[in-house]
Amino acid sequence: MTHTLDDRLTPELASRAERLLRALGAEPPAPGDLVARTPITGGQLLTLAPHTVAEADAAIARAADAFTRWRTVPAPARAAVVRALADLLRTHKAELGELVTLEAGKITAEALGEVQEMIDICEFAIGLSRQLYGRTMPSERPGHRLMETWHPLGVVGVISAFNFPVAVWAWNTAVALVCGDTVVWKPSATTPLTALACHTLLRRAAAAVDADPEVHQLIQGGAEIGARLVEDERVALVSATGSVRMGRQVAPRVAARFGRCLLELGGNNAAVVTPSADLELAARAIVFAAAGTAGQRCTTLRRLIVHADVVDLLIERVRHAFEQLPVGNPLDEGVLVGPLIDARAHTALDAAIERARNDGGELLCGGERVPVGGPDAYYVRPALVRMPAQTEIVREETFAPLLYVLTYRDLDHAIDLHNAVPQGLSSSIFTTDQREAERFLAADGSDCGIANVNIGTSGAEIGGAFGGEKHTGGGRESGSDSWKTYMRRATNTVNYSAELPLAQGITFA
Ligand code: UN1
Repeated sequence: MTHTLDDRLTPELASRAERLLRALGAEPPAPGDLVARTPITGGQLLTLAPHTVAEADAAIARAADAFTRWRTVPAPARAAVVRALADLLRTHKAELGELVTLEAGKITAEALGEVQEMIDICEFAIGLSRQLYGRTMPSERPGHRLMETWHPLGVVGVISAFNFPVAVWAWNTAVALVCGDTVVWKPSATTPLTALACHTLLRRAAAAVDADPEVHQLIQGGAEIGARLVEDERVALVSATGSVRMGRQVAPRVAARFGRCLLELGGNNAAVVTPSADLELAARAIVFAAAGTAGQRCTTLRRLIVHADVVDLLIERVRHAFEQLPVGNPLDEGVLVGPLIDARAHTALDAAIERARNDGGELLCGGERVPVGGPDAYYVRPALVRMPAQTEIVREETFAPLLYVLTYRDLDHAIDLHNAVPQGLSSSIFTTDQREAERFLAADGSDCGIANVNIGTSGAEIGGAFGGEKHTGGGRESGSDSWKTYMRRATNTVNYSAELPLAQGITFA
């Protein structure tokens, strides 16, 4: 279906959002001061009342109370809620995906991919519920057993961003629930409707298996609501996704009360392209990683570090692809680049391009606004900027489709450039030379939490641990052993002998 893409579409989108909420089982909310907009036109979908600070405190109290019971439910039984959630997500995949498109502006394929990521993490968490393994170590003392056990941690506060409004919630919630934690979720104030939908689905899942619905709480509003999770001693873990600026506010305050943090902050992800690279494959991967989600993933490719021998060839391919990319209504089939989230994102893009040019950068293509959606919608053609050096602006994350190109001659230099940014989330090398690939993955190679070969920087699978180093915050969530952050470890030594030998050979008698 193709729509005339202008702001007259807003009322139709608003009634669609309302219909989708109902289909997902959520009553459209009573009007209030929190405005849900669609970046498709910049217009208003619905409004709802934000939670008050007192309501947020009460939600934390309910989650803390539910935890006292949830922690003793056997983990495989806790997984029943997650299984029921996965069932609902399968049934409602198209509807939830469409709501993501309406509220976050993702193209349909990516919105469905995001819901698929939720289903995948649910399946991972269900299996995990039987694999919360502790180790048994050899004790140095006869007749003793030394082991570790993993216990539920407490209330997990989830603070999530607009760009993955549902998947990042699911990464945290599916794992936390199986680990025996309860969850209080503060979604981005930009995406309250998808949050309401997910909360409703989770509550429906709990009801379907007779589990306590209070294991999940939703609190909506601005930073003052999120601050409750940060300050409250009852919140054992704060899992926060967002900007480095937000992380700087969250981390010290949680640390000051000895709470635990899991931070997923900014990225400034790069790909190194070597002379041996399959340029056709590299170009395809680069275009998805840089322009997909309109450059609004934390894993978006923002820097290309290309060997001088192939830089012109590669630029030609990427430029050609950028110029052909269909930019427009993300609901329309064939569109690959939807809108930026809001005016601020557009201003940041413009400002970055200007600073790059002042630094001697050459705008090779894109950056201009595409005039669709009406005056309050911000569609842009992905920008490619060739830089003489990695100047200050290149070292910053601009959350928009803006790809800088830098040139290198020697792989050591490429890796130095690669690592010379404050962020450390995701990275790639394109090469068919095994030595180069291994060098990139080695201890003195990429310093990121994610390092890929012949794959772009974005689109990670849920099975691996997701997160990054340096200003990205150091957290790991989703797969592998990330679950350990959601639990507390106890070391147990059991004496089953009739003697009392002391460790380290000490005698005390
Ligand atoms: C994010 O942008 O916050 O690897 C998460 C990816 C997705 C997750 C991105 N699986 O691009």
